[in-house]
Amino acid sequence: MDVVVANARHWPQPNRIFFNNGKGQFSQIVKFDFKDDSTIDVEVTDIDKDGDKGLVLANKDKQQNFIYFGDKGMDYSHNVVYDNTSNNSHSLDLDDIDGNGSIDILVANMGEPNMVFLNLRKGASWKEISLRNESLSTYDIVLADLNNDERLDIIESNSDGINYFCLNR
Ligand SMILES: [Ca+2]
Ligand SMILES: [Ca+2]
Ligand SMILES: [Ca+2]
Ligand SMILES: [Ca+2]
Repeated sequence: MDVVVANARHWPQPNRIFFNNGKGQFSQIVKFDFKDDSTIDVEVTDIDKDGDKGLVLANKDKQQNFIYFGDKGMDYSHNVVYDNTSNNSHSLDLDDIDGNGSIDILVANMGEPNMVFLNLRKGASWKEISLRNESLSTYDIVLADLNNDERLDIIESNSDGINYFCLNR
């Protein structure tokens, strides 16, 4: 188990990956951002299905949200913007939301609608969909099939309103 740390508390700091040497010690440290990302959440997946795991970020401070693809040498310089909005993102989750075999992204925003980003061309282009026309402060968001109909549903935790779940029909 390795550890990915997102740093966005008071001032921009590099995001880091700590590699586990098997004895519970995390010795090797790799930085993976290049733009002062104010990262508040990160998830790991092979978004372009080339065998190498990449990192998907949620950034606050009205920043764009990035994917760092990664390669065999743990080089994260290849990246794309999947979310070009100036939303203050706070959390994300990953899964195949539309059931077409590609990994999609669900983003929780503070004070703006939460968004789904459908993965169109192996992570190179994205279709954005607003979840609802309602702007709550969502701190965490999770994809899960709540009612066991084999479609992913969405669970939101909101600080300023009701907590929601949305069934995918
Ligand atoms: Ca990959
Ligand atoms: Ca998350
Ligand atoms: Ca998909
Ligand atoms: Ca379901």
